This record gives sequence, structure tokens and C-alpha cells, in this order.
Amino acid sequence: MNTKNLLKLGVIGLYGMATLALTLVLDVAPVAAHGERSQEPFLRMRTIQWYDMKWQPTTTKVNDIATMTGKFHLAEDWPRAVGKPIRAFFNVGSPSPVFVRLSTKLNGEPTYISGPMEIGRDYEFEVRLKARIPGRHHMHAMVNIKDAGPIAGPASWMNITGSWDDFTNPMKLLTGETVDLETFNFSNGLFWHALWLGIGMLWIGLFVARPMFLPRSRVLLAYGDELLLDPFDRKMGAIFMVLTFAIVWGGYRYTETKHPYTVPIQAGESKVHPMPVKPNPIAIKVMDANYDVPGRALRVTMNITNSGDRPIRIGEFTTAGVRFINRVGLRYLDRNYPRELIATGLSLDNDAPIQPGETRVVNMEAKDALWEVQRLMALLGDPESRFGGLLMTWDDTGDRNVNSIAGAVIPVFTKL
Ligand SMILES: [Cu+2]
Repeated sequence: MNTKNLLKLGVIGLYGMATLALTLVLDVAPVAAHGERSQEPFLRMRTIQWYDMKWQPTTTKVNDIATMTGKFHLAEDWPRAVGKPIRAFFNVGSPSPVFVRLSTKLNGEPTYISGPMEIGRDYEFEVRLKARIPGRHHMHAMVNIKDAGPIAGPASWMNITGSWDDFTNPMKLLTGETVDLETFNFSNGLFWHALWLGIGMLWIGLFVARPMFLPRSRVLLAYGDELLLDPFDRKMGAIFMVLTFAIVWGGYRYTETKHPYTVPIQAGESKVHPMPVKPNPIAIKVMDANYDVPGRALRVTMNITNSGDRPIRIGEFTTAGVRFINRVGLRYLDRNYPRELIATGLSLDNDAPIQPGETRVVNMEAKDALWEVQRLMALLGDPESRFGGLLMTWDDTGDRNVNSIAGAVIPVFTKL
């Protein structure tokens, strides 16, 4: 290698060091949230509509079990711009693996792969989590949908105390042996990464040094590849090929001998049926909706028909995990639901129960600064400005009906 080449390598090295130094100088402090509020309002309001969510307990010690449970409805008003849930995967959104997910159940069935979900139907989920990394974490339920991406549900803060060093994740294998998944074959993983990285760097290094990429590319374009290949290159090429095949073959042989019984990772498709449809005597037709920009209130005019045999009252309107409640809803509110997602500004023009057989035009107002805090009113800037959410009604026996409502929203900039 001559002086010129050495100089070239030196310059490249300097660039690398400068990049590294810059990374260290930049402030990479951890963030406290996930940017869920910057998800498009139509994704949060008109796709997966979450309700009855519970996080229990919200404080755990490392190795303790916590659960996240709840239900979701797939909105009938699913936006045209969002991929349909023909392939969906239930997931948990968390800042890195702070919990280990032990199991996921959809409608009571273990679910570990993706599958189709039905628009207009409801699903119930239960996730079992094992506390791993101490800290205060924002834990979301989430559904990943092909062509739509992750759709995050509401989150609660969950605290983990103790020390990460105490974390264990033992698993009994079908062969009777017990392994700790936290540390199992860790050195093996490091070894294979280092081996392939080393081989790759050696291979690239050989070509970087004699001569560099750009001169090499120019020669290749001008004269073809014959000029560039000397006997040393051919020799090295052959050695690397034999070495690679030998390592792959040897690796497989070694694994076969060490673990004679293996089961492939299960693929395919989950076939979970939606929850049975609960007979719902309430029919709702949204006639008009507007959003009062200075007053931070969504006003909805709807036609509600009660064809049941008991009087009903509206108690809650929930959208994007935000629960707007009135006195009726407050009675049924789970007090452990995250405070920052509860708004008490739900009001009706007529609080009297809707009687059996009655059809009434109801003016509902959901008023709270949360519309802006949660950036839900960004929907007014969309080419399709529609709201969506779940309207909950209760009869005098405490029986609840949930209706998914949706409609176009017109902004109002002055007080009406
Ligand atoms: Cu979050």
C-alpha cells in the first residue's frame, strides 16, 4: 500500500470520527411520551375505538405481573385513506421492552400472530405483562394494521420499582429443561454477530484498500471488470466463498446436534371471531355536527330512537381514548382511568331519559380543552373533516349500550 492510499484511508477515518463526535455532542435525552398526539385525528377517532380499558396494577416490582385489559370497536366509518383491517396484529406500545409480554388473548383466545378483523364488530383483549425495566412508563394498547401502520389506543402511566438486575424470565421447554429467556444463549448471539460483522468488514476492507470505490466504479464503467480482477482477488473470492458455506453448514450441524428437537416459529393467521353482537335497541343518526373553535366544544345534533322497553340516558361520549362524561357517566366511570383523559364537559339540551318508543332530536355538547391538548381538532384541516366516537347510554338497571357514531364537522369561529 503506498502513501497516497494511506492518506485516503486517513481522511475517511477522520470523517468517521467527526460523525461519532457529533453524535456524542447532540443531546439524546429520553422523551416522556410517544408522540401519540401527532397521530392523525381520523386514525385515532374513526378506526379502532377503545373502551373499558384497565391497567392493573399501575405499580409493580421487577418480575411482577401486570395486565392490560379492555375492548375495542372497529368503526363503521373507517376512513377511506386508511388500510382496511384485513391483516391486524394486537400489540402493546411502550418505550422499549420495559415489560415482557407473556401472553395476549383476544376474546379469550391466545393470539400471537396477525389475522383479519371485522369492521363494525367488537373485540375484548387481555395482555399479561411481566415488569422488566424500572421506571415510569406510558403503556398503550395498540393494533398494527397492514397498510395503515400502528394505531395506538389510550395509555396509562405504569411504574416499575426494583432493580433490572433481578429480572428473570424462566421458560420450561418441551424437553423438560428450563432456560432463562433473558440471558439464554446471549454469548452465542454476540458471537454470531461479531463473526459475520468481522467477515463483512474484512471483505469490504479488501476492496476499499485496492483501489477505492469511486476509481473502481469509473474503471468498471469505462473498461469492464476484467481489468479490476487480479489473481489475488480471485484467490480471496474463492476463500471467502468456501469459508461462508463452511460456517453456515457447520452452524446448522452444530445446532442440530445440540438441540435435536426444535419447533419452527409458528406462522399462519389467527382466526379470532369478534364478540357476539349485543342486541342494541338504540338507533342513532347524526344530523349535524360543528366544532366551536374559540369555545373548544364539539356540538352534535342527532336523532335517537329508543326501541327498547326501558328509558335510557346518555352518559358518555368517548373518542381517541378521551372520555367526555356527564353525571350519568360519572356514576359508571372507572376511577382508575387516567385522569388526563377524562373530560367532564358533556352536556345535553334535555337531560330527561329517552322513553321506550321515543324518537328525539338530541343536541349534545362535548366541551373541554382536551380537544386542543390532544390535537384532535387538527381534523378541521383534513380534506375529510369527520369526527367519530362511541356514545354510551344506560337504562335504569345499569345496562349499557354502545353506539359508534360519526359525521362531518363544520368549524365555527364565532359564538353562535
Ligand atoms: Cu404514550
